[in-house]
Amino acid sequence: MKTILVTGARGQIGSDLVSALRRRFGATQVIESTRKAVPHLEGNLLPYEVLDVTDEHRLQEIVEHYQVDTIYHLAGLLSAKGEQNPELCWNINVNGLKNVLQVAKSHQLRVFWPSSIAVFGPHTPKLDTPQITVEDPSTVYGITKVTGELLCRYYAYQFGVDVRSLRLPGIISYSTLPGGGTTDFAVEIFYAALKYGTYTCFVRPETRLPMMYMPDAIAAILHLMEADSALIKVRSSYNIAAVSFSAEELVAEIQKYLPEFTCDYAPDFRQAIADSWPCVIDDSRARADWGWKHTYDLPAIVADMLAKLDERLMRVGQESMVCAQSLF
Ligand code: VAH
Repeated sequence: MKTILVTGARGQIGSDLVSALRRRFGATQVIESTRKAVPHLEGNLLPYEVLDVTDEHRLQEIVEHYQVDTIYHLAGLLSAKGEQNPELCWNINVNGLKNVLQVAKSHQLRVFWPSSIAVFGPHTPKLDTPQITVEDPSTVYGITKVTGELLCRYYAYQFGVDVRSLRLPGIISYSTLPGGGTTDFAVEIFYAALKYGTYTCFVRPETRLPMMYMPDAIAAILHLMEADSALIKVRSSYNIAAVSFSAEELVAEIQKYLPEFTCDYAPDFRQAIADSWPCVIDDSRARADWGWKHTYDLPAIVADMLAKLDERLMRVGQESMVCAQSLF
């Protein structure tokens, strides 16, 4: 029976991944971990640990206590937050990964680690970005991802560690707020459209980026992790793609459901980050090696996001009403 540790378990991907893994392998077989204590998690019945991934000894303790055989290592800083704290970004993203690889080496663990299209930079081909090409990231986040990919490949080739990775695009989801990335606009816009009918976007309307709906991202991660090891021929990180669209194309799709919705644009420091990334990724290698294929295109993403987020906001609204009433 699998025993899985998820680091960064309360992040945008971690939250959905924990739910998917618990549905697949059993709730008690998945240990959530977060860097800062989450009080209500400590009281619940499901396995949860506080873990700073820069503490290798603590990581090893948890792996041995639960007899973990797989780590989904999601803990890390994203691009925008990373630019605001480069030292912390390097420490968590690189030293945290190195600790996971070291423990995976000594305990024969299988590892998933998310890289990002942020490994690419201003000199990378913008369209149909190849699996092997120029990687000259302009953010410390991107530098940590290039470094991380090289570490993954080194541990796989030198020590036989079964580490697998995907260069994830911007991820769109409704179960948690995004956590400090450049693609956060593609999530925030849905909350703003439903709650306020208007949004101020921090990138220009024509900014086109590779994106993916969370169900596709979770399916890709699980598919990659369950594929026969012999099929995984890229041990740095696989290009993976679903759909690319511009901010204004996203607005137009939302307006099909919310005709009154308006969006204005106030580019900030994240515009330069977005401009350094590719527009369309060639993921033919992932499709050939282990059968990747996406499901959601832009219309399907917008339809599902608006429906599910509206339902969630209503539920949260009702719960806060009940909570407020109980105070009086
Ligand atoms: C970020 N959401 O914006 C992440 C991701 C490709 C973008 O790496 O930093």
